[in-house]
Amino acid sequence: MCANKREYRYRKPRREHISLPKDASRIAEDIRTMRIRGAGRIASSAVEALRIVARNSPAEDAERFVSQMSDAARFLLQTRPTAVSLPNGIRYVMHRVNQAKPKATSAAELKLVAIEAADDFVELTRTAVERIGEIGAKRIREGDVVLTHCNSGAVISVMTTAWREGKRFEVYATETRPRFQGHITARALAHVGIPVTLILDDAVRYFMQDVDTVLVGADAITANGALVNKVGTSMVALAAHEVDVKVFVAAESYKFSPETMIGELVEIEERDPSEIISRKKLNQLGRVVVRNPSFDVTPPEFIDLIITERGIIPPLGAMLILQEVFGVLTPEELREYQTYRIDEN
Ligand code: RUB
Repeated sequence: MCANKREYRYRKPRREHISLPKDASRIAEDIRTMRIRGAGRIASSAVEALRIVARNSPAEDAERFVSQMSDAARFLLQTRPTAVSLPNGIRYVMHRVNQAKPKATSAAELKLVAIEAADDFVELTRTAVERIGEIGAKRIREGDVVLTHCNSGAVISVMTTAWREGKRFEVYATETRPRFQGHITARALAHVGIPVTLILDDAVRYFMQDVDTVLVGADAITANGALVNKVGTSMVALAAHEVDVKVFVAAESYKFSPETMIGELVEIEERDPSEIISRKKLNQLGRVVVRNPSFDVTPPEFIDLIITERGIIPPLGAMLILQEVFGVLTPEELREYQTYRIDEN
């Protein structure tokens, strides 16, 4: 949720240039260019990059090691701004490194802490998606028609788990312009045998009367239970609300934004207009501005349930998850958290 209009305007993301091991910098580039995408994969891949940095660090003392890791963390955070799982994943590793630092006698000791924390986070992402599949599958009924938007690993996990349990249902998948992530969803579902119909984003309201449940993923959940997800999600939820269709969100606990507990907003990424229209065609149109926000905000009133690996909550229970996972942030923790955020001004 971003109140500042200026932030909605497309600007080329500022990039700090630091030298990273080749594999880590390839991951960063793949996230930036969306070869790696989806909030869950973005987070686990960024943490994987941090693990590569730790493994390859030539630092001989603890101070130097932490400074190299912090530089890499800041660099990775610049890759995509909206997925809160990214700073949460980075923080998961850096918090443990910073906690171990005062007692560490060598860089090697801290290296082990960083690698272990990264291993734990990557494993957490795997088990969380699996558990969401098991919990969410219970909410899919025999004969249901489920509509989804974009491509979410957590949503695919729910659907494939329900299908493997023997439930028979069908799915409408929106194509999801401009990047067509709906094709990835359709392919994944068809692959396991789930009947899937690909529809235009604009046809959501037309089909909504046939739908029993909407199920979408999340890039971020705010403290008041609002959902930040692929642009168009809020229109899907609005169309569902109109005809009383339930809206479920599948979101791992590391998609919840601790910063929103203290009033910060989730930045909405605005991507290059060329994803929507080529420069040549745009020039032919004359003086036209093109806007390409990648995400939007669905208010909690339009959401029935959030399925997390810790259980199912109503949107207003978001604060419970935040407090369980992050506690109440002390000023020191908050400073540490914000150390890895890029100053946009
Ligand atoms: C992807 C998107 C997905 C969420 C959840 O956007 O909005 O719904 O990230 O996905 P993009 P997951 O394609 O721009 O990254 O459940 O896999 O984390």
